[in-house]
Amino acid sequence: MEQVTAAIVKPLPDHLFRVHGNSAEMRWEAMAGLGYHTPNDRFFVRNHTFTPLIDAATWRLRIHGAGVRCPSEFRYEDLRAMPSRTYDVAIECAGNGRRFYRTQQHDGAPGTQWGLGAIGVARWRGVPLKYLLKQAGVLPDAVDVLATGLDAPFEDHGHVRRPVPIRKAMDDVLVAYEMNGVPLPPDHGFPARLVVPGWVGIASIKWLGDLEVSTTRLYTPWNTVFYPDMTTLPVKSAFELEWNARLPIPGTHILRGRSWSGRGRIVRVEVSFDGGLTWRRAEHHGQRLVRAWLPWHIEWAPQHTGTRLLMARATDETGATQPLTRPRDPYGYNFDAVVQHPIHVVNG
Ligand SMILES: Nc1nc2c(c(=O)[nH]1)N[C@H]1C(S)=C(S)[C@@H](COP(=O)(O)O)O[C@H]1N2
Ligand SMILES: [Mo]
Repeated sequence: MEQVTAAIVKPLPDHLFRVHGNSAEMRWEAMAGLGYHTPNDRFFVRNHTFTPLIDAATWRLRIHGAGVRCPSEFRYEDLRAMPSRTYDVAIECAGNGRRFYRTQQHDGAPGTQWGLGAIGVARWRGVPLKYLLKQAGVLPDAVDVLATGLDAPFEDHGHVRRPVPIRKAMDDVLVAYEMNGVPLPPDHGFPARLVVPGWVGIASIKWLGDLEVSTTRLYTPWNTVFYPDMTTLPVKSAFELEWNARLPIPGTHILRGRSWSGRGRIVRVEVSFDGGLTWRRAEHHGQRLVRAWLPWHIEWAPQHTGTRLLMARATDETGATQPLTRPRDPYGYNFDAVVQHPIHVVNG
């Protein structure tokens, strides 16, 4: 394994990304008018340290621990030759939207000050984790599957690692080696990563090297100190618009956006142009996939120039909807309140 000096390998042009230390957030205007999936060149990157460059020819995925009968090692070619599945699934950082605790609620939390761009939806292809666990002879008393990344240790906490409960591991978790039809790019976990649908991004361990199947519950800093006991993600919405976008009048604008939830399909999206006094239903277009997002649009013909705060709020099939404020969170996770998106209506 050879290490690089830049934390992120792919180019991070200013019109696509906002850089936060070793991580980079997608600018939502970079999704404007695009199809269902987030292209790899603009998918957000969340690195605890930096992207490692791993040689697939010597790479091995080890499965071991008290919860398996036959500890196994798989090569990259082994994975690629196995039965594969393809999922259209979002990966979102639990801290997505953290900045709005400070800017909207004046009660900020430390950590990366993400806007809403720490999410992307890709077409992931790989081997179901269930299949690999069965190959390794998973035992009925298996409890957790601890995934460890091959990136450099984080501060004094060791390698980035987090257990997935066996129930989820045997359900819909993927060991992915492809992202949107190409091998995983280095920044997104080459040669293989977990994709844990609907769950906090930290569950989807990149640069997978090791899977330990235990017969007791496992604890790491990433399910105790950071992201304690967190699994599914709440409902959120974003406009495919730059912050402080300028909209000329006279004219009718089609405003587009996307809404998502880790818990189920989005069933309703409403938009307010008057600070939340009145709400109008947005139209849906494209697919309505569970554990991904729902694209929507709404027409608006503003009558007056000036600064306005656009608001979008979604509801998922469990009935969960976006509140106007979110109770304080010491870590700044799960900001699901309606975001106030400033725009300027100008004479065109
Ligand atoms: N090995 C490893 N896996 C990791 C991380 C990391 O730093 N190292 N970051 C996690 C976090 S916090 C998130 S939100 C997702 C981000 O995935 P992406 O960078 O492909 O967008 O990866 C997760 N998997
Ligand atoms: Mo994250």
